[in-house]
Amino acid sequence: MTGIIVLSLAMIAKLLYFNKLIGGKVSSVIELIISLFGAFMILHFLTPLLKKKRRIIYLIFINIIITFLILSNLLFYRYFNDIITLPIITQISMVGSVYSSVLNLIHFSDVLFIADSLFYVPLFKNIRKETQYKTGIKNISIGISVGLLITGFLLSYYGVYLLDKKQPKILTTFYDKSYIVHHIGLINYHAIDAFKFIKEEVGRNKSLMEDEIIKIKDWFKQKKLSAPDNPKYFGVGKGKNVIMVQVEALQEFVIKRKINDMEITPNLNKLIKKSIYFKNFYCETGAGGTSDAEFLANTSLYPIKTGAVYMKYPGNYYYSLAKVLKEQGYSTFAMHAYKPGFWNRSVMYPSLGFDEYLNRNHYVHDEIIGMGLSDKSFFRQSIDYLKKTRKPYYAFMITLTSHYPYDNTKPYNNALNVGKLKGTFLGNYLEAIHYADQALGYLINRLEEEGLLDDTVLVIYGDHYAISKDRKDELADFLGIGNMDNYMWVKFQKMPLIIHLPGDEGAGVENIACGGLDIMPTLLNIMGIDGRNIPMMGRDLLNSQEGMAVMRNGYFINDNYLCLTSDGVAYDIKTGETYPIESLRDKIDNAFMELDISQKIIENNLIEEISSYLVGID
Ligand code: GP9
Ligand code: MN
Repeated sequence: MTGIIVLSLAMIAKLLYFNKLIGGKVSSVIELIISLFGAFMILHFLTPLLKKKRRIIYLIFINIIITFLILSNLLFYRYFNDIITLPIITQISMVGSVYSSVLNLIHFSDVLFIADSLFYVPLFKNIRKETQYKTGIKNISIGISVGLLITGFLLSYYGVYLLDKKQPKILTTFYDKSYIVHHIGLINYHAIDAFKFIKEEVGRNKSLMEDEIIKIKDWFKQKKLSAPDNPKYFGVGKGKNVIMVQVEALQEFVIKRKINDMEITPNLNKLIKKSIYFKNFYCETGAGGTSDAEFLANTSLYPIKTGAVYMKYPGNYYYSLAKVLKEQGYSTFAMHAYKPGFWNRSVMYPSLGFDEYLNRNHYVHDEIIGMGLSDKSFFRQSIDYLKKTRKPYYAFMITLTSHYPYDNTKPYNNALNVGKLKGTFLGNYLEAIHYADQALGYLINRLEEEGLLDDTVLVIYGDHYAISKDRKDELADFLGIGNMDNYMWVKFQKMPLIIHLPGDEGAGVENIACGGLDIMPTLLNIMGIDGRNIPMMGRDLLNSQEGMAVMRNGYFINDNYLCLTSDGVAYDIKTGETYPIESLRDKIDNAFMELDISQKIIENNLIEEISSYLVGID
């Protein structure tokens, strides 16, 4: 009996501690306690049927499984600020590639999660002394086992019922997975995730109901019919080269900011003065990280709700930016000096219409910083290559040097004086992004010196946030914000979006709320391409009355409000005062509808069908 109590208490303590580490309130959540007990009763249903020796072995096995689930979720949460789902396990092969990042995610206090293994040896010794009587399974044991199973299911179901009452849709959309874990615990969360995954896999073969396809087509029809006839900036970049640079972990708070009287990003600050600068460009990526950012910018579709679209749907037809430009005679290149298979890029890029994918096998590795070739060398070699190619071209460049955990700062030679932040996580990040800015300065100067800048539409944006949520207090101190609550945290989930047009046309700051989804429609208009028959979820930012960014967890931000949907609270984006969320119900429903439409298009590979439908709409 001792073994059962010791191991069960250890498991419950670990799960509650894990919930605390991922931002959950542990004590006040009644459904969490109910759900945990329900889960344990289910897990223990075998115990009465096992002899003592096997009973302890079974419990130790369960304990090891739970500890593995906790630790893998904890590392994943620290990096992605999200919880693992079964489809994400398909991405586990990449963990080796970002190994140094994973190691940096481990905190010394994590050893607490394996401390209970100290009990395993005495427990084994204890049962060795036990004399094993040859006894069959008594009816009482079967009764207890069945009782545990039924009570466990009822308690777990009740916990899920309370959660569903609090947050309708959250269990079907899974839009805020950490919220689910906060309320029903990690075990029941994974049980539901496994059930959904199996159900989705089984249900996936069933094509989408015809009436749902009609609704989706009608949504795009309304969008086409409401598009302006003579949009501003139409064709200002027609026939020009397009260079789109996705910068690793370039978060907006560094723009135009100084430390010890030094600009963190002087080159971008200079470029912004002669470009169109979108300062409210929000992070819409999901578990696909960088690849989600690429997908958003190149297809104007949302990331999928669990896992990464690059891993799960690389074989789909996408009417992507590269494909549209290819129809206009462009040669198209994806350039990223890293492992070709990372994020399944070597499979996905052809589906995105890239003629060539220049990966690490195409570059001379003459300067290594962090995960691979330095951005400066990457840009130098990339421009050398582009100068020899057929024009016009679309080059999509993805940088690497400023990749988490930013700790390889020696090569930066203290170019940025971070003062007392030297050697801290945030200090390392500022040095890394200062280097990335230097590399971008090299790219911009090279384009100018070689007369290419006025022959190019240059787009630069950050792929996602840089400072993970477990470091939010460091960020708050640096920014001088007293309390980095969820409102402030989401407000800072922004990256810069800069579009430089030939002749500095249109230079100025745009405040419209937007995200990666909007890059493609905005660019097509600039390139003089009519995108009305292309199923894009985003909006042309230079011809839209209002903006909106929708995050994968259902949060959304428009020009007036910031809505933390699953938290049940909204704020006035300017004053920070709370705003009655029920008055945003139509916008919340619209945000979920957009996520759902995009999800269904990807799950059912509908782009070609919708595009053909739109062609027939006048
Ligand atoms: C390496 C890099 C990975 O390919 O793009 O970026 P991440 O998704 O880890 O930010
Ligand atoms: Mn990234």
